Parts: sequence; structure tokens; C-alpha cells
Amino acid sequence: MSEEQKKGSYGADSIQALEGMEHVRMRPSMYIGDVGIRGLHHLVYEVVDNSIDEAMGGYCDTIDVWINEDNSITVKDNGRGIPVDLHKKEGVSALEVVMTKIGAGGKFDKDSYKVSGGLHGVGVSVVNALSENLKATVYRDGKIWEQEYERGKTMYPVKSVGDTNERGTTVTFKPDEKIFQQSLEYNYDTLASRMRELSFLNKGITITLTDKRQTDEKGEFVSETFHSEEGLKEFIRFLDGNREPLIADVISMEGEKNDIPVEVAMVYNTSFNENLHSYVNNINTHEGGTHLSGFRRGLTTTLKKYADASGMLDKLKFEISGDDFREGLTAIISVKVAEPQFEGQTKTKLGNREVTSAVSQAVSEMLENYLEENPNDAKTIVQKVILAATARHAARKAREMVQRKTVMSGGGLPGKLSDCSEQDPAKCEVFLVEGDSAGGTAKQGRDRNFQAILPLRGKILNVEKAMQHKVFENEEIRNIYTALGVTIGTEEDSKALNLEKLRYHKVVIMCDADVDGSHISTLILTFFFRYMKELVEAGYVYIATPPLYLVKKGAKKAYAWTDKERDALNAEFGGSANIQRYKGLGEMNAEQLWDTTMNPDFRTLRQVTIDNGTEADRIFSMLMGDEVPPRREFIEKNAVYANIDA
Ligand code: 0RA
Repeated sequence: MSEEQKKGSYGADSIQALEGMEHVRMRPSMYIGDVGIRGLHHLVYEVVDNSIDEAMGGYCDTIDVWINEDNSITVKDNGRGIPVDLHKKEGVSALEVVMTKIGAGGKFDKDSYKVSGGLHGVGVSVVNALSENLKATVYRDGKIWEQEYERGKTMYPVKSVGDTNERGTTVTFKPDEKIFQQSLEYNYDTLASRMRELSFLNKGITITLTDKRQTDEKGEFVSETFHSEEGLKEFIRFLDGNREPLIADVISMEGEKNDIPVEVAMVYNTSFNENLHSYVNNINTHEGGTHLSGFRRGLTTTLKKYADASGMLDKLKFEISGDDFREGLTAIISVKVAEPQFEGQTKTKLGNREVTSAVSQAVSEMLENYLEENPNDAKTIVQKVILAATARHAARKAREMVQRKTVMSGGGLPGKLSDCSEQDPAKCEVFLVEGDSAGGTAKQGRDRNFQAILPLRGKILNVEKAMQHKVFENEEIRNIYTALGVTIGTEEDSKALNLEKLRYHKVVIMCDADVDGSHISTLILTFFFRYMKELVEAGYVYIATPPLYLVKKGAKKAYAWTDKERDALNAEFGGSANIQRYKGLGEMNAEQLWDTTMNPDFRTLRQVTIDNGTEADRIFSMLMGDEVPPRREFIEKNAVYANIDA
């Protein structure tokens, strides 16, 4: 350490580092996406990703994560430990450079390229900048080293605080309340899903998550350990646990094509849905991209070739489309790309051209082998494809009908829709309301300038269990398409949605606040998730939250959304208030519905987001599948949307 460093005066490089950290604090969203719940959790992923990198290099096999009592987070690994020796160019320890210099992350070892590294590999220094305090402890070369920071500023030079036989890195950080103003509270389930996902994507690593804020029946901290020996194969079994498999095995491959590591696992089930999940460097690429195109191409060409050669298609009177090969398919594609180019609205679409052929080749080889070695499964799959093609043929008419109706604007709106007068979609809302009577109340209560009402009859179709043509033939569902003004895609990709003519930027599901109501919301959400995913991804779907109680005493009157609120109001009114439990929207009059649930000044709308696509998929297949017990338990225990609502 130079004299200058000891005195704490900064060299030119340190000043630059400081400016970088200041920039992160001034524009946090540029680095972590947002400063809400999502961004808060992102900090953990960023730190864990560094340890995952170390594990992928083969230097580490155990990662422990704790949610501490004060909502700070500790991440510990048994890797090599971040180097603490002097970084020549920066004039401070390498640890300090990693922690305080934006983008310093992987500069040390060029040989093992960074393939993980947070949303876009922003690095742990970003977490440091956004933390009230952070402490790094390094176990390396027989010593324990330590350094602390406050809001990214170094508190003291790296110091040795003891001896050790261990190796590794431990980071503890507390997110800064000045930055994360919405909430500082970590959600155990959210972190657990991500840790589970990481363990499937990086087989062999053991990740433990422990919540020091909660204890179980035995008085022990809530904790789970995630470890997968079979990686994606196990991931598929986990995802498809609630579906009936069509073939016994999960088909999988792992290898390298043109220097791109490619892993694929897939299975067919008896459902009618396509579930493709793709990852680049452990990041879920919601918008797909070149690796997904490669998968589709490899799958279609190989299966088509096999089916043609088998003679099974000889009597078929129509063409088989790409969609048909993917009905009832669940697949995961995971690639590692050295310099990923992310595109698209949410920057989760892979752009690197070279990846398409790498994945396509890998998939073709894997499938060719499999089909050859498993002729019975091959036959079952081709039969399923033929069935899908036949149904699609039947669906064509139904789809054309929806299309014709939606293409005509204005005149073709459903009779049941009470539209609003405003024309600008950005200002318009539509409420999907359970039942005609609640629909009537909503119609009276609304502000007709910008709020439209579409009543839906009873339970809408469970699209999870219906073939596509049944979905497009369903009247309630057709009404949703026409009311929203969205058109559906081509035959090649029948579910691709065109949002250009979307008539409302808020689509609000409004159901009773009871088990039946949440079942209906779930049915509607399932439809949106499977058929209008783009709408959800764009953030246009919301859930209304009607109150559970009306608490009245004399002239005093207030609403409560929870039992706790109810009791608090009762106490506030001096006790023995008159308490009315709303069993459904129908029990509210128009004014009450407006005051509590529809008036933008007072209502709470819950925006539906898909934070974790694979988890949402699993939950919908569970909620809407054949197994009744897990569904009942889940619906009764949780608000249905608990796990997909950010
Ligand atoms: C660069 C070089 C070396 C280790 C690491 C980074 C490293 C970073 C993190 C972040 C969390 N855990 C980590 N573990 C290791 C080591 C270079 C060497 O020892 O030769």
C-alpha cells in the first residue's frame, strides 16, 4: 500500500471509480432494471452469480445464502476467494477493485470467460453501490481478509483479521433504503425458486437458502438445499410433475457446438400446450431468440424427416406445421455464450446469429439418435403430431372467425361489452367481471369516460385442458379477443399476438374475494398466460382487490381488506361495530364498488407479472391440471396469484 493510499487521498483511477459508483446510485435502474421488489431481489442474484461463475470454472461446489433477521443477505462460497493482493494498475487490492469499480468483474482471468454474471453481468460493485453497507470476507492463503463499505465507499483498506484453513468468499450486504423505497423485505419463495433454478442449470453445485427471519415447527430456521445431479433432465421432471408424460424418458443432450456449450432436455406430455424455456448464461430469455429458433428448427426438420420416412404421413391430406411438432412439448434450452447480445423490449432476447445453427445441429443429433434407438416412443410422438395437425385443421375455421371479427374495429364489439367513451388506449381500462349481476353493478359504478365493463359468464373454459380449436370456439374467450381488439397470429405460430390495436392498457380481472372467485381469476389468468402472454409481459394485466369487510358504527364507516384491518377499525371505532363480510361483489352497491375497487384514487390494483416463467408454468399446470388435492390446497392457502405477482 502506498503512502498516498494510507492517507486516504485518492489517485485518478480511484476518483473515476467513485464517479462510477455515484452514477449507479443516481441511475440504479440502468444497472438493475428497477428499484422495486424485482431490483431488490436482483441484488442477491448478482452476488450469487459471481459464486456460480467460480463454480462453473470448477473451483467451488457449495454456495450458502442467508436472509438475515434485518433483511440483509449473506452469500458464502468455497471458491478460490477473491484475490486481495495489490492490483498494479489501480494501486489498491484486487478485492477493492472488484467491489468498487463498475465493470471490473471478470478482468482478472481472461482464460475462463465470464458466462454468468447477473442480468447483464453488471457485477458485485453495483450491489455495493446500492447497499447501505457491505462486508466482504475472503478466506485465502491461510488468512481471513476483510473490507467494509458504506453506500459503495470503502471504510478501510483490506486487512487480515485472523488465520484459516478454509478458502472462499463471503459477502454480506444490506440494501439501501434510500434506493429501495418500495420495500426492503425479501421474499423467501422468490429467492428459493431462483436458487432451485440455478441448481438445475448448474448441476453438481449445492445451494442452501436459509431464512433467519422464520422458524419451523421444530424451532429451526426455514431452510432448503438445492442440488441436482442430472441438471436439465431433473428440471423437466420438476416442471412437468403435474402433467402426464407421453413417453417414459426425458430426452436430453449436453455438448459443445462451434465452441458454444449447449444443453437441451425435452419431453412430450398429453397436454395441448407448448412449454419452451430458454436460458443464456443462466438468464431466462423470456423473449427467446436465436437459440430458441435453433431448437425449433432442429426439432421440426428432424421429426419431419423421421415422420416422412416412416410412412405414417402418407394418408394425411394436409401439411404439418411447426406448431404441430410442439404440442404437448416441454423443453429447456440452455446455452453459454461468451459475449451475448440481448435485444427486445425487456432485453431478454438473444441476438447472436451463430447460436442458431449450433443449437439446431445439437438438437438434430440428439433427436436422430433418440428416435432411432426408441422406435416405440418415436411412433407415439409422430401420432401425437398427426393428432395435433388434424385438430389444427379443425381449428382453422374457428380461428378465422375470431380473426374476421377482431379485424373489424368498432362495429364488431361484443354485445355484452359496455365500452368507454375515451379513444386513447393508454387511458382506457376494461374490467373483466365474473357474472352478469356483478357486471351490472360495475356498469353503474364505473366512470364511463375511461372504464369499460365486460361481464363473463360463470367459469370460463379451462384452457389448460382444452384443445386449441375448443379455445377459439369458446364464446367468452372470443368476446375477450374482440373486446380487447387484439388479433391472433398466423397458422405457423397461432398464439403470437398482435397488440397494435389493443384498445385498453389496463385489463383488470375483477372477481369475488373468495375461493370461487380466486378459482375464476385463475382460469382467466391461465388463459392470459397461455394465449396472451405478450399482454402479461407488457404489464397490461391487473387484478382488482375488493374489500372483505365493511365496518360500521353510527356515522362512521370504513372498509377492511384483512382480518387485522377489520379488528383495527373496530378498535378505532370504540369496539362492537357492525361488521359486514362481503361474500361477493354482488353484495356491494355501485357506489361501494367504485369507492373501494374501481376508483383510481383509492383502489389497489395488483399488476400481474411473470417474474419466473418456469415457476409460473409449473403453478398453472398444477392449478389447472387433473390433480385436485394440490390445487385445492394451493388456492385455499394462497391468493392464487401469490407466486406470479411481483
Ligand atoms: C477473480 C479471480 C479469482 C477469483 C475470483 C475472481 C472470485 C470472485 C468471486 C466472487 C464471489 N466468489 C468469488 N470467488 C472467486 C482467483 C484467481 C486465482 O486465485 O488465481
